[in-house]
Amino acid sequence: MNLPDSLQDLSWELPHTFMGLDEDASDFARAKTVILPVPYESTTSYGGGTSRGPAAILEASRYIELYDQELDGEPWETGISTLPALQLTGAGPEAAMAELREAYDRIVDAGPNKFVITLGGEHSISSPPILSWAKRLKGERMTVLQLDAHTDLRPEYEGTAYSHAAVMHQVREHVDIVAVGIRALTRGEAKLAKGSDEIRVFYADDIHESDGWMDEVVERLTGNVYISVDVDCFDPSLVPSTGTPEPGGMTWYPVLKLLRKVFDATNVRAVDVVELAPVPGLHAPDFMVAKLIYKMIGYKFS
Ligand SMILES: [Mn+2]
Repeated sequence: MNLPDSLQDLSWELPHTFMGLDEDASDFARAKTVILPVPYESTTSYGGGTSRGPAAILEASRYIELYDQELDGEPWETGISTLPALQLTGAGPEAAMAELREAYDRIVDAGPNKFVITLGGEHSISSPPILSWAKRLKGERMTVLQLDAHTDLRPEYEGTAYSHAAVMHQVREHVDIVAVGIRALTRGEAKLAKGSDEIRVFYADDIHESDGWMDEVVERLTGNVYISVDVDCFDPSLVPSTGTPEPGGMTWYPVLKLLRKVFDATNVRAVDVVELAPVPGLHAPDFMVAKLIYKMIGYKFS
């Protein structure tokens, strides 16, 4: 902390960084992970509040145990840098996404081997990071693993192609998509997915009874993977704090099991976690999402 030496040892609260890490553990230059908060919300269609998602995740993360019993390790030791929240222009979704793209490109340029975790905000914020990676990897194909209740494959929604409901349509020509946990989509989206070799959907009602599908997911993934977690992939009993809670969602352990397999088998380049709309007084979902992020950091570096 930037204080006189005589004040350093007072009983200050934990810093408002991911996990409450101090300056040393969250130093950008040495951290292997970078957290980028993007509290952007503009095209939300039903329940709002995703602009408060990043702050709620950071707050909850300060209470997570540093020791991960499953991994028998302390993943924070690899360093986790928390950037200030990015404030995107209010001049419309297209301008905001262009601004995010420029910021994301520059952040990855500043730390080319870092594991960047973007915190939304609404789901539209996934497309600039995905397109940034697709371009960066040039000829190498990348797969987006999308955990979500919705395919988000609409060509546009409410007049904009930059809507949360159109985010995967925006990127589908540049990446393969494997969508898991889907249970609400239009007839047009279902048809588009069915007719495309680049899109594979694992519907929630096909995967809730066993785990056999997980290896199929891993087989579909190319070497480079970008993971986009829309928290509405989870059952609303676990995460009611989201704009469009759909019944029949995934639960904690199957999601962890899938993610561990994916991190073990592929090169996960970056992650985003979107659509948490925190409900005041209901902190369990915020904590669960924060812990999910810590789990992914652990899987990446263990
Ligand atoms: Mn969704």
